[in-house]
Amino acid sequence: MKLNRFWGALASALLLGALTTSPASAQVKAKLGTSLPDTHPQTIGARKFAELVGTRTEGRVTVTVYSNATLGSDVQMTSALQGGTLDFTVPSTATLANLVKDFGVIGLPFSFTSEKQADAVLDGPFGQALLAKLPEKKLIGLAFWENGFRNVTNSRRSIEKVDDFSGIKIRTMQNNLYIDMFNGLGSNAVPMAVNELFTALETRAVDAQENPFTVIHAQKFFDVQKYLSTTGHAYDALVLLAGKPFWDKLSEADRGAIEAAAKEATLFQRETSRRLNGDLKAALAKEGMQITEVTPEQRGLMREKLKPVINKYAAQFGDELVSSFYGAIAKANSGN
Ligand code: EAX
Repeated sequence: MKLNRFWGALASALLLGALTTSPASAQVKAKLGTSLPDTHPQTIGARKFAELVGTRTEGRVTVTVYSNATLGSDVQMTSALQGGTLDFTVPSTATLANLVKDFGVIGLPFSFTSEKQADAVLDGPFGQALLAKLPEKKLIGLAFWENGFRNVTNSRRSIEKVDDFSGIKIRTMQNNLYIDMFNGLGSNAVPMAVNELFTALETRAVDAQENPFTVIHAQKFFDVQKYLSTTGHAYDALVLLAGKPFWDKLSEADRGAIEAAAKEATLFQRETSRRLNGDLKAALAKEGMQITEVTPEQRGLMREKLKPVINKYAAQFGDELVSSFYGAIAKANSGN
């Protein structure tokens, strides 16, 4: 009898122990959605982040990645984060600008000249002030990742100079500045989600699109687009987002671990994006694309033609934001 009571007490002590320690080791299962295939640095970075969250939270938070828009487009996934039905996603600053318009400033054409410069602007006070605008929209901005410099492809003709844009029907991201940019160059812009784009190009609903080499390659646009021009008309950053409804449920320790994982994954993601953007131009030529190198002089003329669009959006963004944006670029150039 005595012995039974001893075992009983031990069992209750163990049970109590298990109950009191369980909140700290509670399992959080999170979902991360991306719009691009597994071979694109957006998803490669997402998988690295998921792995790092697992290690840094010692298994308390498990992130499962759903790639290739299986959970919807960037716009749909971002709104799912706000509603708490999805936990992480990585949209372009251009689509995020529909919620916080200041993010659109990154897309002002021909602003950035190198990736290193973009890092300095985005990781410095300018980029961090942008991320600080997200919580009021029920989003947490963890880091800027890279999509890269965007280039135009089409199925009609080689685009070398500004007049060649005339009459080309081009898909753009769902962003007003990009729409006006391509209308301003003389083409007809049709906004749509990236996951609808291959079919639109294949059926010739549109003639053209613009994206970094990594997207052109991952989405196999070379199967439906003959001409590629190195316009480099805008630099595109991605933003690693967490939903605030999800974030608010996490412990301090888990938030800190996730922030550290985001920081580490960012270095890896940018490095991967740069390596692939460097390698994939040759791969696209090998797939049969005809590549036209756009000269600095022609880029200058494109920028000239876009002055009214740049001025219109500078007015919309406001002097303060635009001068701090160009100021941050100038500072990055001087290396300070
Ligand atoms: O979100 O929509 C696009 O063209 C973007 O480059 C891409 O999907 C990243």
